[in-house]
Amino acid sequence: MLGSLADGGLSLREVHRFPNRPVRAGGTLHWDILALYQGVLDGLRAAGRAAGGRLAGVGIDSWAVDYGLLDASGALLGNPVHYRDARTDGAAERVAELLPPEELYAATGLQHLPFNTVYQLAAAQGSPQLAAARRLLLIPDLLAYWLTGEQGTELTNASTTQLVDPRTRDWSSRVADALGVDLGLFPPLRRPGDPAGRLLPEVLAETGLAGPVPVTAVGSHDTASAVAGVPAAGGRFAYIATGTWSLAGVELDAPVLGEESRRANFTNELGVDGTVRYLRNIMGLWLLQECLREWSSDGGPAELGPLLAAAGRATPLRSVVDAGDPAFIAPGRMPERIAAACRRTGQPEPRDRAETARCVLDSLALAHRAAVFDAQRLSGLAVDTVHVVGGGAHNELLCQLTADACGLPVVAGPAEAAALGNVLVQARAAGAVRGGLAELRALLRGTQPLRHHTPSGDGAAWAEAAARFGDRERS
Ligand code: LRH
Repeated sequence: MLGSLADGGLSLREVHRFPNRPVRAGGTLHWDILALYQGVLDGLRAAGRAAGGRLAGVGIDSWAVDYGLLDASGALLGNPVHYRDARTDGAAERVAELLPPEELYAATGLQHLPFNTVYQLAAAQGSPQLAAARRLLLIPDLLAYWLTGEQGTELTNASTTQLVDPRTRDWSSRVADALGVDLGLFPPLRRPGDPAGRLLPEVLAETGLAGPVPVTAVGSHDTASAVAGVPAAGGRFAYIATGTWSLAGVELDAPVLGEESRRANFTNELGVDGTVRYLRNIMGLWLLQECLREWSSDGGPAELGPLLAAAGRATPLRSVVDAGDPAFIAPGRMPERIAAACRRTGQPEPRDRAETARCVLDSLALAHRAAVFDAQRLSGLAVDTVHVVGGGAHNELLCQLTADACGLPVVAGPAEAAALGNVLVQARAAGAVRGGLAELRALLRGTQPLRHHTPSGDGAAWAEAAARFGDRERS
């Protein structure tokens, strides 16, 4: 994505897109990290061409929790393992024996997700690869290392490892010691806006860019950049960053670490400018992506547009599933698993693709509702608007259902909030824009097209649906 700032304007242009295809090999699901790095190089070349050969800066954000291990020479020890791989099965139980979940939450404020980095490290414990490792680099930090030759650990993404104390915004040696994690594996912390090196001569040569090109640490966790890219006015808003995941919550100054928050499965990830992203991870459009993948493998391509139109005509709230259920994390056979969840909870199975898609969208809206209500209750912050950003902002049906379910106005867009949040933090570090998040967000409101959804429909129907799979009504 090429961002440009000129004369108070801000624009973003997609100059290159590449697929991210996980590879199962030797029984393990991996990221094809070299293909991704090649995609980054191709993207830089395309961005340079579009910008006349000169870039003022580069910033990298990606999904959270995953990492690559380096040996003493800086060489990568194997392909990073995908967080959806089954290696973490049973790891949480082993970690709980070393540190009770209540204590782990009180120290880190992180929602229990079976794939958090601490569980991946617990699963890797005793492996020759971990024994040989001298460095651990989170995915954006690994790409930045290859681009610059410099190593660092960006803080917003570090906060998803479950090894950071959100009060001190630093590593928790207590947690690391209890779990036998060597914090020496992590290079020093960087904060969004910190310098992260310059593109290496070999990278300049390969991409045709003119140096020097500084690399800036941004909110390298994509969700941190997406929340920075929420075009909110004032502080009374909830956000839902929708894509493969839906990350729904509020922005706070300080973490909420109580037992009630732990039981509600809320996370305190760190944000740009000292903020806390108090949110819940919801399965997101992954549920639909996986259905489409299944359908296109048995009978030609399944097209999203006509499917969503048919889903819009299907009976509302006929069946819903718990879109927060970790049982949906693993890939494969998604339509069947959704039907099974409907059966288990005494609801009719979807009869066709449109009904399956409707079930997914109603279920996501319902999970958005629960997260928006719970975030307010647990943080004490009352909100008057819900911002939907990320790829799901294009999905008008999902945005309208979310407005209906929450009983709140939804502002949809920008879909590329993560890229915009990334670019704005770089631009500020370079002195091209000034101010805090409020000023950056005002720039977004003034430049990005947004869509407004007014809540309609029947709040009681959503409350009834929430009760179907044992989700107690919490507002
Ligand atoms: C979204 C995301 C999310 C994480 C998940 C692993 O892309 O970063 O915030 O929980 O991926």
